[in-house]
Amino acid sequence: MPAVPRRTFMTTKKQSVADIPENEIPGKPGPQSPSVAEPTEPTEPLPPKPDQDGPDTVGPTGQPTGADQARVAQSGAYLTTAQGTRLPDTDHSLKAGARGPVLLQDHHLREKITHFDHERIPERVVHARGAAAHGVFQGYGTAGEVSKAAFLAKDVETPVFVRFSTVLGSRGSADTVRDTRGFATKFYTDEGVFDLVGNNIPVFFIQDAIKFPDIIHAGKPHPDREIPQAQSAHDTFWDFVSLHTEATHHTLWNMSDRGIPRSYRMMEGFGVHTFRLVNAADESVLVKFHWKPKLGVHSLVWEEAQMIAGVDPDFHRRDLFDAIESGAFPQWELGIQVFPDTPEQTFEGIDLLDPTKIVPEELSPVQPIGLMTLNANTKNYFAETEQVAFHPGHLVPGIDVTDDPLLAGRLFSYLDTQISRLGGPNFAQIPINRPHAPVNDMLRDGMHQTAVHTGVAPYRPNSLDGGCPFLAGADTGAFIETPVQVPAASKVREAPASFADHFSQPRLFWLSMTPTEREHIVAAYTFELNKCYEQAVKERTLQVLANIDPQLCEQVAAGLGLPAPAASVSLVTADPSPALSQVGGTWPVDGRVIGIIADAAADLDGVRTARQAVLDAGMVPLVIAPTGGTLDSGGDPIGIQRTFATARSVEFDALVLAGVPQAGADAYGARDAKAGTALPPKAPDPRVLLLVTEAYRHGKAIGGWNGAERLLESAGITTAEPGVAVSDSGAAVVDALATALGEHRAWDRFPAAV
Ligand code: HDE
Repeated sequence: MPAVPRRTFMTTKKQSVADIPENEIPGKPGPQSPSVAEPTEPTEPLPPKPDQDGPDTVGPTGQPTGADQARVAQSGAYLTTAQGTRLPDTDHSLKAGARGPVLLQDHHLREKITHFDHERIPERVVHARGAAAHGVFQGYGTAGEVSKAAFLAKDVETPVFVRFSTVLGSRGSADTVRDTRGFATKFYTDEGVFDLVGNNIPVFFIQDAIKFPDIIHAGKPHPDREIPQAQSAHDTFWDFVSLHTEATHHTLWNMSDRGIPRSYRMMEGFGVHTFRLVNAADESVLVKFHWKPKLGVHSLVWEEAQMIAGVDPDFHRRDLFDAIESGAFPQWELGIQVFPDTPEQTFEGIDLLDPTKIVPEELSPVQPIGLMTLNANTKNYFAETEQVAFHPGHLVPGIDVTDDPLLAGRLFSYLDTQISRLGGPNFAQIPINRPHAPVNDMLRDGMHQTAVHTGVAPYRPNSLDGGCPFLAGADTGAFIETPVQVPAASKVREAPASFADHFSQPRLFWLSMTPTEREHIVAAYTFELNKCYEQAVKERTLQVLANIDPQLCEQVAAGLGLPAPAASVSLVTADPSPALSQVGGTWPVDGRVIGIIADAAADLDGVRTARQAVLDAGMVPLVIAPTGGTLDSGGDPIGIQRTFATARSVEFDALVLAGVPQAGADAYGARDAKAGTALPPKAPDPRVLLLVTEAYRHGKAIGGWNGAERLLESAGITTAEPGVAVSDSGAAVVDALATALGEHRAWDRFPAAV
């Protein structure tokens, strides 16, 4: 039997989605092959068929990926039963005559339907919606002084699998909702699996794991009618967080731009808890883990996020997949803040065991220890993204936990949840979860056992299996718990006194924001609280805000039409931490999406040059025209990826006008909605006006040539404004826009009505 050839979506490296007609972009419906007839016989070579083996072990540039080679789920060309018996038909049930009753003896029908009935597994109780990718982690070797973990060494490259997620929504919910994002990384190290199960926000709602069901019950949809989906904008959430004020810091981050990231590729990640690192001399330090994205930390604006939830609910998932597929591999630097491991476990007065607190980077800089590159997409969502099982208790020698009471509960929860979610205790045998280190445990049997264990003595001590498996020691790579002193104490249900400070760090965060970021925070609280019905909930939340800052409280109160209360605690004025702000600095523009708007009357040579300039800058050009197909008056035809009817401004980071498309330029041309008549010739197409107006409102870079200023003026935009570039060639415009995009948005354009 000839081997089934692998099917690849892209044949050239660094090919961008912009090179592919819209109906052939991965995930888009449409013909994938010129032949419309279904092949019926295996021929030499076989027709391309989506393979379902594991992901590539070697990426497009020849680099190794985190994939496990031994994963082949399908072989042979013929359809078979699950037992490997070839089948002649899978379209008709076995019947007594063509019009007769279906026969119970139809084993293929029963196998097919029964398997289908059981295709779904319980979605994760939190973080149900996610997207994931494979990659590699390269240690810099700089952490060797503080940790003996071998994967942090300089000459070691470790495969990784990363799953990003939202927290509250169901598996099918939208990506761009206001929420915390999960950032969970599985390192397949030679010493066992290490999972860093973090978030994009460095603090948490609660200080003790026993409160986790409470915060999640409050955030999930109301139990009576199960709404709203994937939202915190409802009474039960605000009821809980206004009463449980240790949630204030995390809630403030959620209401900031951090709650609506532009892309998974542009998010920071945080381990949240303080961990303990141990070096070869058994000396320990306390650390906080940080992932710093090479593309910078960037967000959507709220109106954009809401629109995308309808226009492209898979926005973040698509963005990650497309970027990796086109060779724009996202990268993060792993860094640590290092603190002495003292009995107090505090740093500059900050309690390191309190997961509602950060240590400002200005007090303890983040020291880079390695680089992660995501370089291969998943091949099967269920097998990999859905079945991956993270657990903060998956540790390797050199990395240990602390007594953070939130972490302690997590160390119980994740193992427990996998057992119900993945159907038993053998989930570590699922390919995506398999350690790359040798496994020799004494765990046996159980649901979904796929290993064929040998030997007779899965117990210790034994003599019948020659004493195997043997115990390792410190010199043979054993994980040995750090012998930390436990203070003599009575059993109590209490928190340390320092955990009672719920407002000083929210205030620090607020004071570290720029005016635009503060305005976004005010708008977010105002939006969410206006969605609540209970007056008491709104009033109580205003009291919480008063304890952060009077200006924040007054502005939100004004939006709610309520009086602003005075603070009930004394406000601490901390030094702002500039590292907390997302505004300022310039960043690479890799993978940014540029919409080039043109019609047949546009400067098409200029479009070709502009398109190439976008590609040369590592960005993605998408041509937007009146209808699908190509623009081809003279020269090479220009592929069209979006039409005026399908494009929405929120899909693009910047817009370029190659002229002024006029109303009525296509068969479905814009019409005067009231009169039903075509708009007068020469009027700019209103759909293009809408694209430009929205992009402008969202602070996006806009530019054009070939008379584009006329359309901008019709949209009320003058060419002198920040982030607006009008020039005499497409390439010059792209150049100016790329510079503007380096700052992410035209910040000077805010405050705006979003
Ligand atoms: Fe989780 N969390 N969590 N969490 N968490 C889960 O495990 C839990 C917490 C985080 O992509 C669950 O496999 C408790 C903090 C991520 O598969 C569950 C507590 C942080 C993911 C669970 C917390 C996280 C989860 C649900 C309070 C950031 C997604 C499915 C003590 C540091 C991982 C699963 C993935 C998933 C429990 C708090 C991050 C139920 C009890 C703090 C990124 O076990």
